[in-house]
Amino acid sequence: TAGMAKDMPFNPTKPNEHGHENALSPLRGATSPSATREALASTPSEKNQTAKYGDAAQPGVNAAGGSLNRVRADSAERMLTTNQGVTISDNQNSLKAGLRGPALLKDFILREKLTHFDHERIPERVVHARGSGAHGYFECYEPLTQYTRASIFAEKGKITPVFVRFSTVAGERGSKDTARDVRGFAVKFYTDEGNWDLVGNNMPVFFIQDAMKFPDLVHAVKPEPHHAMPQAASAHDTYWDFVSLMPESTHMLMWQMSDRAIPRSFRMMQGFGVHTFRFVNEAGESVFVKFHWDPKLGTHSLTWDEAVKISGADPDFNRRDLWEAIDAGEYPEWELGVQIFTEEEAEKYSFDVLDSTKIVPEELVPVQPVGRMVLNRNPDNFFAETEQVAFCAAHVVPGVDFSNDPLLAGRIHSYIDTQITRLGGPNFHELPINAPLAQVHNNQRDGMHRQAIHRGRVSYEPNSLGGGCPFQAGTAGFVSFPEPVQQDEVRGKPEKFAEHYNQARLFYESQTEFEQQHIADAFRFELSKVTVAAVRERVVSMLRNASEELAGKVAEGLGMPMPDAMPKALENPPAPEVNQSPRLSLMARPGDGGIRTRKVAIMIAPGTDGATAWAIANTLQAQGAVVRFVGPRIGPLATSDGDQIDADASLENQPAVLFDGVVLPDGAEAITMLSADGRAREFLQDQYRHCKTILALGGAAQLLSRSGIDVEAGQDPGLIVAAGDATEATQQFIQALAKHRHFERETQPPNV
Ligand code: HDE
Repeated sequence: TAGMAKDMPFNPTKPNEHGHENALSPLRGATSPSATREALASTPSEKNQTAKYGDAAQPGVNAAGGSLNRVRADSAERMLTTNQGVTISDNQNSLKAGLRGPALLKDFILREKLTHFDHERIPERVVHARGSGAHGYFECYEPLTQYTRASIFAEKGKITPVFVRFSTVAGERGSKDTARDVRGFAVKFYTDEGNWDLVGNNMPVFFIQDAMKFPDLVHAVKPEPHHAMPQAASAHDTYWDFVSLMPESTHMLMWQMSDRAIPRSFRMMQGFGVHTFRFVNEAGESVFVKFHWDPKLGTHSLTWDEAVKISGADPDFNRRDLWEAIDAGEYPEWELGVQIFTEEEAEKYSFDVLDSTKIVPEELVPVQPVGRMVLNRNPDNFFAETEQVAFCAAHVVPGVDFSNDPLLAGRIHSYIDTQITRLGGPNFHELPINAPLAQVHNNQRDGMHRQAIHRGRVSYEPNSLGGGCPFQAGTAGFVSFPEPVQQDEVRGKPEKFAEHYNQARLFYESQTEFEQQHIADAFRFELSKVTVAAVRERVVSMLRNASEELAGKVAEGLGMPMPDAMPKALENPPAPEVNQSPRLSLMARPGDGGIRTRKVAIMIAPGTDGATAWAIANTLQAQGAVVRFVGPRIGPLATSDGDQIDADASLENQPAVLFDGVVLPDGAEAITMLSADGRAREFLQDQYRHCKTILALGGAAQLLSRSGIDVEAGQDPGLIVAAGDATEATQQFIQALAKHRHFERETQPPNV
């Protein structure tokens, strides 16, 4: 397929296929003469994608730019038809016996339309129902052939197309993006040796050690079965009841209660393969490997109060952010890193590498960068791509194999199984978004919705009638790593799995002070929603084993006495190798120091100093920030110099929580008006409380004071109040904005 050029029609005899030259000219009776194919088909991301890498992709066509073209449908200048291709003359009226008469059963056009509509929905994913996807590519830095024969790591500069889906876990398909939750980070590599799915999360550990407990975990966190509440939230009795009876979840709870559970953007979070996997090289030698994705923009999060308010202001916050960035050509990028270690090394660790509630600290095994991933094309159709994509932990390629992690074992079974219900049969691998670029040849046949038309009479192997084809690949194919097995069959766990607290402590101790405070706040909030006191107590008793300080803060926040520490499963737990790991803090990855794609509000009203407002907008935009003029209403507003500015957002339709920073230009009349507007004051209070960057020019300082913000306080690098020159103040603003947040400002409770 390497030669299947972008613009070559898949089937020249079907002129309505994407890319066919006839598609440019209307057949007859075109209903939309002004719409050109160019205008409709080319989003900015599509154009950029072609220029950036579409031509370089080799071998195999990029799934984003090439192979999916054969199914991309485009109706520009086309007549409306039924599913049988029969043109429809009237799409407004059903067929009736007389104008006021009954509708007729023979109206096959109405019946086809309604019948299809009646079946438009498919079941949502049982977990990770809400997600957003994008196309892109992976580029290998250097050959990794010493460790793995996986073809994507074979050569420097090798490009492999990917499709990625980010998700929340607990909420239903239509739930909010900013729930406190784990985020899925699932990558499908369309390698030239078949599809490899690295189905990971934005946290490197998991709640449970054995697949046997997964349905219980999910039942506990999902809305409670009697009244189906709460939606997309873990702050309820059944969740905390379950996890407090499962001390192995303590480490994951630290991650889940940290700011990582409320990412500012999918583009600003890490991803992890979680389990220990194997790399296997050409000689059949194997090492253990853990996978890490590191975002180029650094790791940044929301504050909880902000996340709650965003869920009302824009429930699609993370989805929109991803879409808009790609559409603007600001392609998100991650570096793939691997931790490689041998089985012998792993045996010496104080923890078991087959236990998914444990990390391998970077101090023990450093993360080596091996490539980068860029997402540079939005899907054309959410359902066809993001909804129908089917990830599967069992999809590995030659060179990548499993470890004996018992959680992974369950996943290897579970994913294909769930797709059979969700996508209606065993042929979901033929859906365009799931189809590998590598050719598929086997003797599996039939089933619901079969697309391939298998030729010949042979569908078995061995055969002689088909010349023995398709034939076994031998050692050129996937060979399972021959892991020796010599034990009795048992239901049980190795002893190291019983140590539950060392790494929970490590995580907490490795956070900055304000991150630790946020963890305590999150436990307090979640447990304050738990109605059964015994459950709250059990959680705190568990936390005592990880951190007395944290347990104390949480108990105090809940107004309860400190309970006894929970009895430990191991009397003498192994001593950890590492007690501090600064890389576990979000602050370890500040990003590239720029302000690209950060959203800034310039608050305006009639009488704003328009020249300064424009100058600042231009400076910020030149550095890649996204600027909005936010006014009391949208539309043109007169400025102090007799000109006007179009407000493109209003205090009502884009409140503070949707911005990373705010600029308040001078202008006496405007400031008087905004000072009297409760929405403007609330806007500033939220910006301040959420530790964002604020620039106030001239008289605008009064607006801050009227909002209860102490402008005299000094010592706050995120609060820039400038009397004179706006140019220098703008530069200060840019530097402060690049820092993302100014948590130094936080007080308990918030003072604004
Ligand atoms: Fe999943 N998980 N999972 N999971 N998971 C699903 O597959 C499952 C686990 C993860 O964007 C389901 O297609 C079991 C760990 C992601 O489409 C289902 C166990 C990690 C996604 C399933 C786990 C994940 C899923 C639901 C424990 C991080 C979304 C629908 C044994 C490494 C992928 C579906 C997407 C989705 C089962 C645990 C990540 C039911 C049985 C650990 C990112 O098959």
